[in-house]
Amino acid sequence: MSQTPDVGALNIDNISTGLNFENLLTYTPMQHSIVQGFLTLGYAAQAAGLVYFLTTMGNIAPRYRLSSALSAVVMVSAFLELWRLAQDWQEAFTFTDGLWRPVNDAFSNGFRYINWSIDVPVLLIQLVVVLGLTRKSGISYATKFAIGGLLMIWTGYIGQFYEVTDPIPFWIWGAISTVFYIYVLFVVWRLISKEADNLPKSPDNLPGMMRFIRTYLFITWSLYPIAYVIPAFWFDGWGVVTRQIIYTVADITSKVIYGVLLGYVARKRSEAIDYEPAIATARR
Ligand code: RET
Repeated sequence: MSQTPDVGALNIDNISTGLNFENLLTYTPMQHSIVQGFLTLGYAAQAAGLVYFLTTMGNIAPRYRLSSALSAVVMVSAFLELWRLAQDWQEAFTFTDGLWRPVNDAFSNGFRYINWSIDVPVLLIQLVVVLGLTRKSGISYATKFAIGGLLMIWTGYIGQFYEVTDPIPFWIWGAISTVFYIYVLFVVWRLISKEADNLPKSPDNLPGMMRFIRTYLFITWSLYPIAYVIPAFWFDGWGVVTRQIIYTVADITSKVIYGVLLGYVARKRSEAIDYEPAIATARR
């Protein structure tokens, strides 16, 4: 048995865990370093977001405050998952003869999907909190979001196992996931369309802000299916770099900045019901 790693020996037949195209390629120092930088930016942003949500929470009236707590939940779970992914990227390759070559298949984008099982339902339930739905309709929307969201993620999770082995299940599971994706976006669209105009219009045009958040959610969520299909079209080192950048941009925009936007609405609504700490932080 050889003691030295069998450098660059990974191929589709001897992959044991991380069935992703990341594990089958070699990288220039520049490509390897860009991925490492973006993975690190990803978890650093979640840590920064956590500090923001915890320190600004007190400015929001108790009835909307759960929104900040839910943002904090998302930050912690995403931080841990992205931290782990960045470590795995470091371990999965070794530098020989001018290139980073795979030594094991520790790197797995599948971990991301498992993390979304927490984040997607929680991000959607934040809408229910900020819109201030009644208990009955809140529970009904939260149920639709959780079930639709989990089915979207888990069917896509199955599909991503086939990205390097078999295009047929890859596309079929991707298509099934897309059906649930459209369902979830449809429910979001209907909810915000129905509820936005119940929010105070002046002085801050919160209905307009909620409609902006609706469009923003549609755009940032569309980055995830783009990342899913990249191996089908762009099977090389730059394809990997692009996919990891897209994931990082998506993670920062759909979790951290989204939370900041909803926190803004929650604080403005707190001002509108004369919640003192919210009024004290208002700038006009
Ligand atoms: C998959 C599989 C391919 C088809 C589609 C997908 C959609 C994924 C989405 C994920 C959103 C994740 C979020 C995470 C935040 O923490 C599963 C990639 C449509 C929309 C918002």
